[in-house]
Amino acid sequence: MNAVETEKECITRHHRHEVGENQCSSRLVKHIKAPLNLVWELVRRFDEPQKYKPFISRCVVKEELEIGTVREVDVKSGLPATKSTEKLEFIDDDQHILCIKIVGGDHRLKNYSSVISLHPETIEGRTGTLVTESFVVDVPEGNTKEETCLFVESLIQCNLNSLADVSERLGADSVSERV
Ligand code: A8S
Repeated sequence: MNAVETEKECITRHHRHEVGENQCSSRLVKHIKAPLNLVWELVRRFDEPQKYKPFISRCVVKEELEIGTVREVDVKSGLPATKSTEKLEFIDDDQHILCIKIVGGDHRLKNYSSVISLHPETIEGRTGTLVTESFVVDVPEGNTKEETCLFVESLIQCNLNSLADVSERLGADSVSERV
């Protein structure tokens, strides 16, 4: 399969959201020059999103990690929120998929649901990872669909850029494989 087919297949399999009347949904992709296992080690840590998400200062998980577990996240200053409560909806260590739902907090993202999935790919002859992240969220009163989408997309873009930086830095420290 070529890269475009891989991406398409991945999207139809994992990134279909039901989008209500007053909701918006979108999807972003990022090509990371680091092996999938290394990227997945960062993504799968539901209890430590601050390892790569640049806007999160602290995360507390009081229960054992399993589907349904909730995390309390503190957001760095300068953003239109200070905290968020998020639930682990689904995790698959074989298919490399993680789904979360935002269930509380002092922000404006109501009924936010996201899916992040990883897929191996070859970038410039080396082992790389295709990351796809999609979301659906309510459009807050007083905002348009476009504004809401743009706001969330820019946050996710920052998260994915940072995920790439952290993974590629970690990858550079280990011996990288030739495909
Ligand atoms: C994520 C995705 C998002 C997080 C958003 C969109 C958030 O943490 C920030 C600002 C907000 O206004 C909402 O996967 C919220 O982290 C950075 C606090 C939820």
